[in-house]
Amino acid sequence: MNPLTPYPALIMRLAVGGVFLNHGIDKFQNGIGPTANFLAGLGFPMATVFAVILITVETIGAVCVLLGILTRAEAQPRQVAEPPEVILVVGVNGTGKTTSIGKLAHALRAQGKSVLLCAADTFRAAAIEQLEIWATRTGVELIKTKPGGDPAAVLYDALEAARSRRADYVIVDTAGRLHTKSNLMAELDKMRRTAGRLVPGAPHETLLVMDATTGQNGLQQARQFTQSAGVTGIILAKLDGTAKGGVVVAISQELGLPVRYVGVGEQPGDLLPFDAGEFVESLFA
Ligand SMILES: Nc1nc2c(ncn2[C@@H]2O[C@H](COP(=O)(O)OP(=O)(O)OP(=O)(O)O)[C@@H](O)[C@H]2O)c(=O)[nH]1
Ligand SMILES: [Mg+2]
Repeated sequence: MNPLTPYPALIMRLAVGGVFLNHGIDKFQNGIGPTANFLAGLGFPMATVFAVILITVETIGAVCVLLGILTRAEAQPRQVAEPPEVILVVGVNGTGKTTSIGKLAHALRAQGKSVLLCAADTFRAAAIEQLEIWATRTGVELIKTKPGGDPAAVLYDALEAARSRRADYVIVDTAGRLHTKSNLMAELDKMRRTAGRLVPGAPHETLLVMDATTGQNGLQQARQFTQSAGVTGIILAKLDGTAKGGVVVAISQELGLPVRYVGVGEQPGDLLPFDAGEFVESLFA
């Protein structure tokens, strides 16, 4: 039990965490002694001074643990021997899948890569048009079918097209689905098998798009999607709002899943590579 009451202790922890992250561990450790002397000089009882030191050490420990978990979350994707690299994008309804795909296509195009989008959300009205707008906006080709068509069939067409055009990447949009609906989760498995038959090792990445406002339910989502759809990484969308997306810490810790990107808006340039240091800093901000 901490010597200070919970709220001052929490505020102190956050402040200490912020200073630590902003100025680095060396400066911070060097600052402990003078700070203790300063507090004692002001006439604070030694108990308070010790409490400050205790909280400081505790906070450094907590920050290091968080960074440890999330640095693993910065892990790079595996190299793909031969293009196309197939990226399947999955998640529950409305998390930001289609928007993230548009932004990812923009980022890959900026790196000079050729990208083909696959509109395998044939379920939601206007989903195909939404992806089409992103394809036009980012200057990439889209492979689609009619609404209500078989997602695995359009994926097959997209992979054939990508192979014949020698595209570097195929990014596959899928319909939002509740992780508790086993028939919809099975559909993802069928798509994965179709991809693997056409392109060796595909899908090379299966990215779960999580809304940063999701609470503990996010862990359950991640568990189910990992089990049924072989998720290999997370895109944490909508981090530009008030939510901090702390649920990815639990996800990274339990499932060892890396966070690949964060979404910070609705414009093409609003997808950033995940940075564990910045993320932990924002948790303390
Ligand atoms: N502010 C903000 N809004 C976002 C971000 N990503 C997506 N959105 C918005 O969130 C809403 C849902 O985004 P979509 O990309 O359609 O989500 P989806 O997961 O494809 O949705 P379904 O296909 O219906 O399951 C849209 O209004 C997007 O503009 C983000 O990083 N920041
Ligand atoms: Mg969508």
